[in-house]
Parts: sequence; C-alpha cells; structure tokens
Amino acid sequence: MLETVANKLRAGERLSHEDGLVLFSHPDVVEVGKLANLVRERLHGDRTYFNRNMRLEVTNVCVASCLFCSFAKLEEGSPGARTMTLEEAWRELQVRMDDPPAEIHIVNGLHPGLPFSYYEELLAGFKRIKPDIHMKCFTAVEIHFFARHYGMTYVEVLERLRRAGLDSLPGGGAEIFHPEVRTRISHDKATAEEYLEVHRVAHRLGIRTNATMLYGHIETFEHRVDHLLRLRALQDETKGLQAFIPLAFHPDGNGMKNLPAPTAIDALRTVAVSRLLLDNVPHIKAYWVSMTPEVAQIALRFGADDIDGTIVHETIYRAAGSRSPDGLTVERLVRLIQEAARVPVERDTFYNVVREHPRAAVPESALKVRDRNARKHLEVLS
Ligand code: V47
Repeated sequence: MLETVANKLRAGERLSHEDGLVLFSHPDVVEVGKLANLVRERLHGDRTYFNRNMRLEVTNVCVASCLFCSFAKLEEGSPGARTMTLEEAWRELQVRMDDPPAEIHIVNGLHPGLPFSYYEELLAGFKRIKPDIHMKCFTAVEIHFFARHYGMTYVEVLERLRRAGLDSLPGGGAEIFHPEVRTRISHDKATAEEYLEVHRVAHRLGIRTNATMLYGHIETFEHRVDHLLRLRALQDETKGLQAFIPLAFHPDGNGMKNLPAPTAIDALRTVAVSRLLLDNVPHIKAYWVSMTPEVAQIALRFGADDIDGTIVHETIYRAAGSRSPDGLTVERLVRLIQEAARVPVERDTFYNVVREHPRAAVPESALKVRDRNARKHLEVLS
C-alpha cells in the first residue's frame, strides 16, 4: 500500500525491498513522484544542478559483448572500429579552450591491445592543457579490466591513474546487478561483486564515484529494487557515492533491438523510486541524453536534482538510436530548469557551487512572457 510507504517516509523510516516493489507497481506515477519530490525538496530545496562537461570515448574496441551495446566493436580493424591517438583525444579539448568544459567524462571499450601507459598519458595530457580540468574517467568495469589485463590490484590501478590525473570515477557499467539478468546481458565483464568492490576500493582511497542502472529491457521490478538496495548497502559502508543515474535502455542496433524502449512514465517512475530507496545517496541525476531533455525536465519534479551537463560529443546513446541533441548550451539547461520552477546551480564535479542562477521569474510571469512573445509572432505572421 502506498499509504504505508508514505507513513514510513513521514516518520523518516528506511524503505524495504517490498516498499520498493509497491512503488514500482503503483499505478499512479504522480503519487509516487509526489513522495520523491518531498524527499528531494527536503534534501535540496529547489536547487537543481548541472555542469559544463564533455564526453569522450577514445576507443570503441571492446572484448566484452554486452547485449545492449550498439557502440563496441570486437576488433581493431573491423568496420567502424576506432581508437584515437593521444593527440586526437587531446585536440578535442584544445579546440574547446575558448569556452572550456570543467569536466571530461571518458568511457571506453575494453581494448586488449593498448599499453597501460596510453591511459596514463591520456590523463596527463589533458591536465597539461588545462590543469584544473576534472577527469571523471573509466568505469569500474574498465578498472577491473585494467587490473586483470595488466596484472595489477585495483589499488595499484587506481593509484597509478590518480597520479596521472584521475579525479573521480563515472557510474557506467553497473547495468543490472542481479545474476539472472547480468549473465544474459553482460556475461563477460566485471560481475556485480567486482563492480561494487572497485567502488569500495576507490572510496577507501578517497576517490568519489557515481553509480548507474540500465533499466527497461529484460529486468523485472524485483531486479531493479535488488540493484538499488545493493548500492544503498555499499553507500552505508563507504559514503563515497555522489550521484545515482538511472539509464533508460535504447534498443537500436544492439542484441535487444526487438524490445521496445522504456516509456516516459517508466523513466519518471524509476527516477522517483531511486530517490526514495537511495536515502543515503545525495544526488539523483535525470541524464537528459538517455531520457530526452523534455522528460529530464519533468523528472526535476519527480525526485531528480541534477540534469547532468552540456556534454557535447556523446556517442554511446547516439549509436543506440537516441534522438536527444548532441549537446545543450548552458542557456538551454538554465531555461529547462527555470521553467520547472527550480533554481539552476552550475556545479563542479564535487557539487561545489560555481554559479547560482536566479530563480526564473515566477512561473506565472514566465508564462506571461511566453504569451507576449507568441502574440508578437502572431502579429508578424498576420
Ligand atoms: O555503462 C550502453 C549504458 C553507460 C546503452 O557517472 C546504454 O555521471 C542505454 O554510465 N541504452 C555509459 N544505455 C554512460 C554512463 C553515464 C552517463 C551519464 C552520467 C554518468 C555519470 C554516467 O551507458 C554504459 C551502459 O550502462 N549504455 N548502451 C543502450 N543501448
């Protein structure tokens, strides 16, 4: 019963696995969203975060064969396989130095043929170009692969990368932890336990991380709740997770192309339930690339307090059929947030405030401005 869950939330009690299932299967998503919104406002008020970031995938060559992936190519030299030279990768930042990003978020395929020094030089080179750039690079799955492939412990891999310039880890590679699903969609990369252990080790070393969940394919609500509660248990232990990002599955060009993509309602429900179950994770991101800017905007009233960033250059979702734009300007992000009646806050990767934008003119007057503009257009046309 939703009322029982609501009472628990009012009393500040932690929600259970069964409560998670009630929330996922409750027919009225608006009621679930209202509960998540209460928690979100308790934590962050109207503040809604975004940053200036840039995505980069330096190689799509990958020894893993995840069923949902439309991006990876098995071998160097096969059609579409691409690995940037270090100079090509660095140029992506050099050409943006007149309006530089504050963060570079790098996710790659698991390439079997590159030396470890490639990754160290990659990081060091970006820091040479812009010493204060934040390098949020390599998922836990990549860190696990590096440890196996180059014969190091997780600590050694993370320490060497940190010395080269690594600042934090992104949340990719989590997919769905439950083995019933994971063995079918990602059987040949880090297991759930290995993914969580990399995060645990990173947190122990003082490296913050994010976490994700890829939803809307063959998983059930049970699997989603199991996934969220495993992350909550890790966070109880380490407190090193900064943000959780639910990732909506995109079906084009991959091994699950016959499945329909999750709907907007499912995206909103998943954001809301994530906010309610992950009571110890500070931020829930509505990643606009995965859910479209339009749905991400609505998610800001369903539990999300972050909309990710300007991005420029995303390719994983593009390959999987996303029709979201390639990047968004700061102005567009600010407007999306203001029109959701929230206060836009530009942040750095650790959620320090870079700039707080004004609250929009109250929604009512924003609507009046819109209406006045519409009248002008009408007059021009008549
Ligand atoms: O790990 C791959 C997912 C992830 C598909 O940490 C797919 O701030 C949907 O992790 N449909 C990479 N999803 C992106 C990611 C991320 C994004 C934004 C912010 C952060 C952060 C992390 O994309 C992969 C995988 O789980 N993915 N293919 C697909 N067809």
